[in-house]
Amino acid sequence: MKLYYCPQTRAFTSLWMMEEVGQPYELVRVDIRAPGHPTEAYKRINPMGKVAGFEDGGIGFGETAAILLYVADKFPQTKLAPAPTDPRRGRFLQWLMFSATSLEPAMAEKRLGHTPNSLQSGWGDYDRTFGALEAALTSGPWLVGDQFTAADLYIGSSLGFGMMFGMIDKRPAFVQFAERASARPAFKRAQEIEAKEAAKT
Ligand SMILES: N[C@@H](CCC(=O)N[C@@H](CS)C(=O)NCC(=O)O)C(=O)O
Repeated sequence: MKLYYCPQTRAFTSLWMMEEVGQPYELVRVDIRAPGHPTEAYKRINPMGKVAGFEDGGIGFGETAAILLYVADKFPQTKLAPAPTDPRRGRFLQWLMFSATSLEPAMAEKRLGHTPNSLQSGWGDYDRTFGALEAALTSGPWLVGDQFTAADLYIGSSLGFGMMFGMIDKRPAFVQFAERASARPAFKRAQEIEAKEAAKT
């Protein structure tokens, strides 16, 4: 497995996932700030040219949610995803997709200062997205019960990133959830790798 990665980007979420899974992988640096990025070669891994990218068995793809789900399913012993036959699977998938489908556009809404028509836009609007997430986080400890999953990892990572850059309000439920998720040893290992990689730039 190869993880195409650049420090201080959204690729951190996939790096954290690889550290949760604990299986061998190669970290391949992609410098998104270099002239000429994205190269045609990299676009054969991720057609958007964005990080993270992933490759396994010679097949490349991108999108954080896809990487997390692929890896969680490949290593079911990690219990980072309920099995396809598990009734909790649907709710897990809903929250696994939520960062890409709702948190990202809601954060962009805040950054751009534009409030959309909540009925027409896929994520509703900022208040609707973050209201739904806040309500889901009150039952805890994790989004789908007692088991930490890839959905918690992605939501925890997005909350940490969004609050750090002022795109998500620091509501107590968000701060507590991000702290709980980032207390995991795999998060700390990913942070150490990230610090070493950032020092190389
Ligand atoms: N939806 C993508 C977003 C990834 C993304 O936006 N990556 C940024 C870094 S944070 C990137 O690669 N930017 C470089 C570029 O656009 O060429 C995912 O979650 O994987």
